[in-house]
Amino acid sequence: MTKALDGIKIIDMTHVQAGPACTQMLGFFGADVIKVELPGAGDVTRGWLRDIEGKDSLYFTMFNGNKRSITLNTKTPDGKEILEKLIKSADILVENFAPGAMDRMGFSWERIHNELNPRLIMASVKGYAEGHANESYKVFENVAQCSGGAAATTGFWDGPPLVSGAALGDSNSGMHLCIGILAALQQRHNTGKGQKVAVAMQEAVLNLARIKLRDQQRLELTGRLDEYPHGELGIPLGDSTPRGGNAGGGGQPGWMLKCKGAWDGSDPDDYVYFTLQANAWDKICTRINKPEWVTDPEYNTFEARRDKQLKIFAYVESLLKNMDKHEVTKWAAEYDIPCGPVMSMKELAYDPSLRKLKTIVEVEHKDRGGKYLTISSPIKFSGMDIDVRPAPLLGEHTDEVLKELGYSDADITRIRGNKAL
Ligand code: CAO
Repeated sequence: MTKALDGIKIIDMTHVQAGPACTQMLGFFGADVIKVELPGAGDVTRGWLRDIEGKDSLYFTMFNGNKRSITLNTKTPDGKEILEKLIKSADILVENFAPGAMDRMGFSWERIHNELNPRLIMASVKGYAEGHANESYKVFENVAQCSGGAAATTGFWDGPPLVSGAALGDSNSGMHLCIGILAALQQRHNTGKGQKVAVAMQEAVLNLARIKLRDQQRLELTGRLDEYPHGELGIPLGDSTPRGGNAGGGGQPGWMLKCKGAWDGSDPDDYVYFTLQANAWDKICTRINKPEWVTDPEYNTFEARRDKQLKIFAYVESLLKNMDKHEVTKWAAEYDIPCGPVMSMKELAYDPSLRKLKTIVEVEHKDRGGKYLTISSPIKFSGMDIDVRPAPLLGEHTDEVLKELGYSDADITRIRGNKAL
């Protein structure tokens, strides 16, 4: 079966997570992704939090599947010549170095576009956008969660800002970049020209915090945020979107409710998220044995429930002492109530459905001595199968790629002697 990006060649000058997540996804879609790494070192994550002494870490292997790896010192004359040849032969270059690093290397967008390959799409992730007051700053994941508004709006009102366990700064920026690259590829069909695609981590986070910017405006316009528990608890809202604990973010109130294991202390993840969807109110009342609330004007509208949501959730929670989260989910689903279990990482790792769907996959690695778990594409296609291939060893494909560029064995030996590989 063919792949969407068959024949598309990508120079992958990415490291850590934001860039690698993007190029791995493009690799899942069939692109030939050639990861360019510093000789002797490679992507710094190869050595981060190793689980096996001396072997590539899970950080590296889980973000660099479906790629080839070459070592190349792009600051040496040979390295520069090889990178030029790669650029002339490629469709896309992706990088997430610190601001200005590509320019300092001698490969500015202007030079690439005007001198080397006008069809090439150059895609970058930076912490802040070009033109932003902080454009020159380096940024890691949690810094972006702070700069993009996620941290200030996550956590409880009486605690500090919190970062998420999901990589809103890194992988999310990589996914935004992936969308931009695919749009630029399509535009190139029409114009024949490449373009620069840029994603700022701050903006990728902000894009996911859109609802919180909505709340900022509602707060300024009305002074109220009815789905937050502040009113019920008598806590002042302040002048900026507050941390809402587990309050529902969209338009439907919701809360995290303890199930059996959390009640008796046997399972810290035995919780469900339970939603008071307005148009499911009648069914909710039936399910929770409060049929009188269907018609009670103290309860039967969103406005009436506004000052007693936490009390309603506490009541529902009291019904869940003898059911685990999966039983509660089924119990709620029988009445079409949006409710779901808090899945632990252990459960997700072994989840039969995710294994069957090939979302969680085991990949054989030639140097780690066995298989590792990774996540395949969460996007499924009717006309393309996604095969996850293991991450490459450092420089595993250097000779192969150089030969494709026309270098002979003798050339490669000479260039290796010059410490460019
Ligand atoms: N050959 C020669 N030099 C190479 C090379 C190669 N193959 N690969 C990297 N280098 C050089 C770079 O050119 C750069 O050199 P200069 O500083 O002299 O220009 C240097 O290695 C290190 O690059 P860096 O500054 O990007 O790396 P860092 O570890 O200091 O910073 C990070 C890491 C992530 C903070 C920074 O790259 C950054 O802010 N990137 C943009 C935002 C981003 O993507 N952050 C998220 C990463 S995932 O959490």
